[in-house]
Amino acid sequence: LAVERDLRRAVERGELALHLQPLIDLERQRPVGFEALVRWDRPGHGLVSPASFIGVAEETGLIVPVGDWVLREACRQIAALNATAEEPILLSVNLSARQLTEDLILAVRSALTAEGLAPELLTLEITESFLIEEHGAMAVLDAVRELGVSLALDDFGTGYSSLSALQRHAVDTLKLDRTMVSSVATSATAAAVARAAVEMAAALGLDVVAEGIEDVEQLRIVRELGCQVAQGYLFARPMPAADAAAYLRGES
Ligand code: G
Ligand code: G
Ligand code: MN
Ligand code: NA
Repeated sequence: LAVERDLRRAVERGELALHLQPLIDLERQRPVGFEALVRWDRPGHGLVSPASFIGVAEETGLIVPVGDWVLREACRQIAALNATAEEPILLSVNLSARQLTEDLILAVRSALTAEGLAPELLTLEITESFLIEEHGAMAVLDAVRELGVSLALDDFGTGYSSLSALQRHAVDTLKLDRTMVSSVATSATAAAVARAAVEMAAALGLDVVAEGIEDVEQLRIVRELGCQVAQGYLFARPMPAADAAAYLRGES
């Protein structure tokens, strides 16, 4: 496959890049961190979205070197932002199930140490696909958590993450999927489901991040529901790391 061949070389050729999307503290109405989202500047194709290559990366195992690069680069960028920021800046990184081996523990520890990022600032985003994996994967997540790193259940409310996942794994944060968020303003059912999810999260002592906020009505509703943090085009689109410092200074 051409895409596999090209992706294999992408890391060493420096074709991968990260975009950072701000996470907004709703009470204080200010950015508190960023989610790292990988992009591939594939020759002849422009900037390629992960939606079109993460699947191939997972199937071929290339997600391991790609994921290691993402982790290391994201830690580097956020450590640099923390060097000048007035307050701690958090980092959220997406993980694929294929990355859940013993090697991940070392990769996380060495990325944090090499880049000088405190483990408390890092959250790893996982989906239900992990939680149906074998016992070994669970042990890896526990070990990562013991480093002081947090876990977030991503895409909550889709087929990828549901209630049963919460029973099976200890996480710190629930990320309400944007498909749920996008319908809270127009569907009473969606609003009721979102409300129940937030209440359950509160009962379990989890923080809730509302993803994909695109308008003020969605924002009003998720605030009223009690979400602490939000993310979405209303606040900012994912941006090149070079723009993130100016964004934090309120210049963009
Ligand atoms: O930002 P965007 O539309 O491009 O992301 C599309 C999908 O790719 C999302 O589901 C997101 O979680 C996933 N994704 C983005 N970056 C990474 C990454 O570094 N690792 C993994 N495993 N998935 C990612
Ligand atoms: O699966 P995950 O939640 O990690 O993916 C995040 C995805 O959502 C990325 O592709 C990111 O670019 C996208 N995204 C972030 N904010 C918004 C938004 O407000 N609207 C839409 N449509 N997509 C968003
Ligand atoms: Mn995510
Ligand atoms: Na999501």
